[in-house]
Amino acid sequence: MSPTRHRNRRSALRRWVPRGAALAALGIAATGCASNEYTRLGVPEPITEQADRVLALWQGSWVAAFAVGILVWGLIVWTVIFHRKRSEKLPPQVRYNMPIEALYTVLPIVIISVLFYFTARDQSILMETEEKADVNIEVVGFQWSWQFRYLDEKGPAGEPLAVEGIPGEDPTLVIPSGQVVNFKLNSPDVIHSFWIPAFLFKMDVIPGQENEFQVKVKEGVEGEFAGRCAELCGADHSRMLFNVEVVDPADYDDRINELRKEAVEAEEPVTEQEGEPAPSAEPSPEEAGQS
Ligand SMILES: [Cu+2]
Repeated sequence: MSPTRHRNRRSALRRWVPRGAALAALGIAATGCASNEYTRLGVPEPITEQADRVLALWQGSWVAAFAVGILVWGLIVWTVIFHRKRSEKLPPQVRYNMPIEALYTVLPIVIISVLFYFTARDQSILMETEEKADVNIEVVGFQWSWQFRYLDEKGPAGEPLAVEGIPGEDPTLVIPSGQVVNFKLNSPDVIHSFWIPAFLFKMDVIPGQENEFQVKVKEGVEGEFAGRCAELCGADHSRMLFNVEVVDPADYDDRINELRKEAVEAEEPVTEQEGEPAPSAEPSPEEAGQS
C-alpha cells in the first residue's frame, strides 16, 4: 500500500468519525427517549421489586454479549486490515496450536458457567413464595379469557370475589402497590401463559398443575398496565388480553368494596326466583369493557 493511500484513509476516518458521532447524538436527542430507555435494552420499565432483578440479569447478559462481540469484531477488523494477503507465500499455520485450542474450549465454558450461575441464582429467588402475602389472587386462564379470584375477599355466596372476561371484553385485575401479592395459576383446558410485560415475568398456566409466584409492586407506582396470554392456546389466543390496574392500598380496598357491591347486586334478582343456582360473580358490562 502506498503512503498516500494510507494518509487518505486516515483523513477520511478523521472526517467521518465526528460526523457519525454527531448523527448518533442527534438520533438519541430527536427520539426524545426516557432517561433509561436505552440502558433497559428493549424491555419495559419494571414496576415490581422482582422485575428490577430480571432487568439486572438482562443487562448483565448484554454486557457479557457485547464484551464477546467487541472482542470478536475487533479481531475480525484487525485481521482484515492488518493481515491481508501480501504474497503467494503461505502464512504461518496455527492449526493444532494447543494453547489456542484450549482457550477456545475453556473460555466458552467459563462464559456459560457465569451466565448459568446468575440465571439459576435469580430464578430461585424469583420463584420463592415463602413470604406471607398481603393479597392472594387465583388466576384462571381459559379459552379464551381470564378470571381473577380475590381469595381473601368473600362475596355474598361465600365464594371469593371474582372478575371474569370474555374474548373482546378484557377483564381488569386490580392489585395494590407496596404489598406482596401471591398469584396461583390454574387452567381448566389447555396451557396458557400469564404475562404482564411490566413485571418482566411470565408463567405458564397449566391444567392440573397449580403454579405460583409472588410480586411486590414498588411503592408509589400506580397506573394501568397491559396483560396478555403468551402461549398459543387456540383460535382466539390473541384476544386473551387483560388490564392491570395498580392502585395504592387504600384505593384497593375501595375497589374491592365496589366489586363486592356489584356481586351483591348481581345476586339479587336470582334470590327472588327460588331454587335458581347462584350465578358466578361476573363483571358488569361497564367494568368488563374498561380499557
Ligand atoms: Cu391462552
